[in-house]
Amino acid sequence: TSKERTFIAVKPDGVQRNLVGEIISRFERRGYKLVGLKLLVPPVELAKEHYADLSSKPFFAGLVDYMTNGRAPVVGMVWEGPSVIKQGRIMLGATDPKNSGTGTIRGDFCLSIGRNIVHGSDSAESAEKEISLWFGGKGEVVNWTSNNEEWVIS
Ligand code: DAT
Ligand code: MG
Repeated sequence: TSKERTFIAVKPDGVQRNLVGEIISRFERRGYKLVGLKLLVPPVELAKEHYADLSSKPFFAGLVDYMTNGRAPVVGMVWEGPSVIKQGRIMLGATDPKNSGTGTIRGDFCLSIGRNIVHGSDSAESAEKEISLWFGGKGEVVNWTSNNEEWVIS
């Protein structure tokens, strides 16, 4: 549906490398609607819950430290629009940038799986979980009508 939502985050390396505007711009230009936005150093417990399905992996501790150590913050976003979960993943590119196509965010801006600059929900279930985890407070996700909508969605 056109009200589908996904959680997209610019990771600390993406913030440090000044790619926040570039990443927001790609979703804006595509026609998706920004309905949630925040800058934060995530608490360790939030990062652990966010990546809970990877908790047994050897890289888990390093992944949580990279996300939470405060050398740069994370920009968390909620984007809304048709097929935004699947299309967001396509716009990001493959998890490992050496397999990410040119034209994708990871394929254009990074080289290493451990510094792949951006996160996107991989399914309806993870989008729902991640949006409530990162934007659980009242009013943190904003319902609004874009005046462009009839020129973007039909
Ligand atoms: P994605 O971020 O594309 O959803 P994922 O959920 O499998 O990928 O993994 C989450 C993040 O964990 C990924 O963006 C980077 C890190 N990661 C995954 N596999 C890794 C590996 N083999 N070595 C180091 N970091 C890894
Ligand atoms: Mg994932």
